[in-house]
Amino acid sequence: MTRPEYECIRVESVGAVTRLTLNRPERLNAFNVAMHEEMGDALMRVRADRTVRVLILTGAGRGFCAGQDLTDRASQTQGAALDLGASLERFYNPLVLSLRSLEVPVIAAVNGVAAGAGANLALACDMVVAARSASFIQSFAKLGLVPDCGGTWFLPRLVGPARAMGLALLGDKLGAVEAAAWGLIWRCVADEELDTTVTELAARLAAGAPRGLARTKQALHGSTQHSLEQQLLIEQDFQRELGRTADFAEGVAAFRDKRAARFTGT
Ligand code: T3D
Repeated sequence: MTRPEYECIRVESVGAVTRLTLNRPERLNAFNVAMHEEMGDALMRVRADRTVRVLILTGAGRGFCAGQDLTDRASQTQGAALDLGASLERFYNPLVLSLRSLEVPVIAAVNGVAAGAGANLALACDMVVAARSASFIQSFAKLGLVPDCGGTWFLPRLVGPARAMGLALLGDKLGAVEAAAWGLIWRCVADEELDTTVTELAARLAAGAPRGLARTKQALHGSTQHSLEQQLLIEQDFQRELGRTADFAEGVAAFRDKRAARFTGT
């Protein structure tokens, strides 16, 4: 994949794994317009690149992402009234939907504090692995705002309504250990193990059957809107489709031959 030069993010690929790093460490990787535009472009390229099998999202420096860059807002509130709805409509909502609708598994490697939209961006990923020193903060309450970037949708689904309400109304810091214990994230690991853990996880996912993983994501993400009857029909349709793939035949052959499967995405 040929890539443009980005200023606010870094994109690197090793084999089938692409790593996208939010790269404004002096502001704990807070979002400005340029970062949004670069993310939009990078995610579009990831989506179009059939060689990418896993995406990792992480942050440069000591933070994961501190949400919206508030220095931009501080200067803007001096003038005309701000339309934050327009900011969500133009940037954050497309970002969440773009990330969420990628076919490949997306891992958030949360290396440090994830605050505001930064916390919810992590939750929009398929699997979240956090360093022990990382934390998650729904900072919105401290600004008189509502959790955005999907926060009001992800939180109750991940941790239940009582904990979602507490996190959202108080805006307190939730450490990674507790976040894992609450089921907000997949795993919390020692800081020095984050890279290795995420690299190994990405390698495992990259070796998986791409179409099966894509349909699994789709089925799970959509399940909250469906009845059991509807969901059973979706599983039936997806299984019918996947049962006809070369990857299913390969999976069965690998089981028979007692070897690792070599999935091709066909
Ligand atoms: O506006 C819209 O478009 C609507 C959408 C809104 C989405 C949102 O995300 S709203 C929520 C915005 N984010 C926050 O409210 C978080 C603000 N930051 C913090 O509360 C703290 O920085 C943290 C708890 C995240 C980390 O605290 P700490 O003590 O570890 O670090 P620090 O010293 O506060 O921050 C380090 C530097 O990053 C510092 O710069 P300095 O003083 O060294 O030059 C700080 O100002 C900067 N920084 C941190 N967060 C932001 C930021 N700069 C701009 N915007 C930030 N969000």
